[in-house]
Amino acid sequence: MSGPTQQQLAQSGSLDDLYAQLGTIRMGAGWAKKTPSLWPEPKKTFKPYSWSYAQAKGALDAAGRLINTELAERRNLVLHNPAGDYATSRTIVAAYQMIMPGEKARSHRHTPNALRLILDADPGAYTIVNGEKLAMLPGDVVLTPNWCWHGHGNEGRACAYWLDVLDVPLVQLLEPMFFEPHPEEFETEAVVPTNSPMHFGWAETQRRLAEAEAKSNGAAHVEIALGEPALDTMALSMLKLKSGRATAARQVMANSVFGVVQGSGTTEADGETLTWRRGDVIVVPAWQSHVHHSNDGAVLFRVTDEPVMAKLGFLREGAAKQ
Ligand code: GTQ
Ligand code: FE2
Repeated sequence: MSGPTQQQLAQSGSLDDLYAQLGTIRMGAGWAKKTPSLWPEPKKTFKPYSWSYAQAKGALDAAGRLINTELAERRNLVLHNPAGDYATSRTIVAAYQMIMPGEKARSHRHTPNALRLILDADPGAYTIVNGEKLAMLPGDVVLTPNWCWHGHGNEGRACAYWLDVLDVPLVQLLEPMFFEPHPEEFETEAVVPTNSPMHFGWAETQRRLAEAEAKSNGAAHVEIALGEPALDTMALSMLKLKSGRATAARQVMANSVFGVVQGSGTTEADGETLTWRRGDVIVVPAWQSHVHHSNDGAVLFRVTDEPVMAKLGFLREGAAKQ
C-alpha cells in the first residue's frame, strides 16, 4: 500500500483536501464527478447515415487496378459513421468488398461473426466456409460465424461485389478478439453442399417474401427472418415495402444496418431523410425513431444486434413518433 495512510485520509480537513489525497490513490468521489455516469435516456452518439453503392463501386474498381488480393487480404471499403473513424454503428461495422475474376482471397478465421449480402456477381463467385463452397449470387446471404474458416474466390467472368457486415466493434469493446490465418493460405478440399445453414439463397427469400405478402392483410411492409437468429450477436431479416406506403415508425433499442436488395426509397430517422437505391447502405442507430418509404416496392436486408440486447435484458421498443 502506497500513498496516504488510513489515518491521514481520516483526518482530511476539507473536501478539497480529501479529493487531493484520493487523486493520489486512484479513487474518486462519485458525488463530485463533473460528468455523470448515468443518464435518463440513450445519448444516440451514432448518426443515421447512408452510403452510395455507385461511389463504392467506383472506388473498388480503382482499387482493383491498384491493389491485388496478395497485398490486400480483403479488398474492402469500411463504412464509417459520422460519429467516429471506424464503426458503422456502436456494435456493427459494414464494408463493401470486391473480388476480380480469377482472384482468390486467403482463408482465415476470427472471433467476430460475419455475413455478406451479395450485390453483383456472375456464377462462379464463392465463399468457402469450413471446407464448404457456397455460391455468391445477387441477393444471397452467406454466414461466416465466430471462428469458422473462410475465404473467397471468383471463377466467374465479372467482378463480384458484396456487402460485409461484422460485429467487430462489439468484439473490440468486450475484448475477446482472436484472429488466425489459414495454415495453408487457401482451403482447397471444398465440398459443394446442396443446402447449408450458412447460405440463404435469393430465390427462396423471394418465395418466402411473396408468401408473407399474400398473408399480410394490407400491411405497409412484411419482414421475414433469416435464421433464428442467424448468428449469436446479429439477427438478419428481409423487409419488403409496399409501394407508396410508409412503414409504421419504429424506435428500438438495437442498432440496424440496412442493405438495399431491390428498388429505391427514403428512410427518415431522427429527423434526417436518407435517400437510397439498390446496393446502398443505411444505418439506423439504436433508439432512433425511423420510417421507410418506397414507390417501387423495395426490398431491404436488415442486420441488427437485437440478439445481444435481448440476451442482456436491454431490448426495448419505444412509442415511436414520426
Ligand atoms: O471477408 O473475411 O470486410 O475478415 C472485414 C474483415 C471482410 C472477410 C471484411 C473480414 C472480411
Ligand atoms: Fe474474415
